[in-house]
Amino acid sequence: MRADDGEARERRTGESALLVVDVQRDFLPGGALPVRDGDRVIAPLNRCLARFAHERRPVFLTRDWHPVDHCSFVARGGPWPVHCVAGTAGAAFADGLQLPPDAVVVSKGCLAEVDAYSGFGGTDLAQRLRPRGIRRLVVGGVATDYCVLQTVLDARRLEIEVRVMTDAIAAVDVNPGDGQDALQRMSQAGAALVTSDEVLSSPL
Ligand code: VGL
Ligand code: ZN
Repeated sequence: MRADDGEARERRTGESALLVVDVQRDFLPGGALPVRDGDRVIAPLNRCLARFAHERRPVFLTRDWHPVDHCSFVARGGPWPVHCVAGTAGAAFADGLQLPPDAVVVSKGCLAEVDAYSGFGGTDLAQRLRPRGIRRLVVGGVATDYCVLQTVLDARRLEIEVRVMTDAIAAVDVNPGDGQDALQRMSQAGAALVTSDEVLSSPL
């Protein structure tokens, strides 16, 4: 690999990548579908973003990216208020998130008739990980009980090693305990529940 060609250095292939799930304005306090304490994910994720950048590990970001008439919206008989409409301010990544310029953005929920909580649902995320040899994901974001949960379960089905950072996620908790149940389901599926400090103090 060229060490210094005056260009941004290429991200290394193999092993770990960081996967930041749906850290968008609409899911944070003040947004259209706010996750309580959603803001708490920003600081630990920024520390991880810096570490992954420093080690030139790849960073993937999923985003909810809905058409205005998406089937998950109340007006269409779905469970959610209008949120994360593609191209709107609410669909933008959270202001405080310090994103590397070469982060790979994966949009999901883009089709009006299909909802997809998982970052692997109807996207090319799996195909983007494979050629880079990525077999381990460090995961944070929102919401613990929806998109984080389903993304992690799909990653485990793909036999990807997963570390979920419990201080870098936040739950919707439509029913009290949903976030806790999600943690248990992810753990049962073989995901390691860790803190961001544990990730930061261990080899990627
Ligand atoms: C999500 C509800 C609706 C999520 C997305 O990102 O967890 N939750 N759409
Ligand atoms: Zn959505």
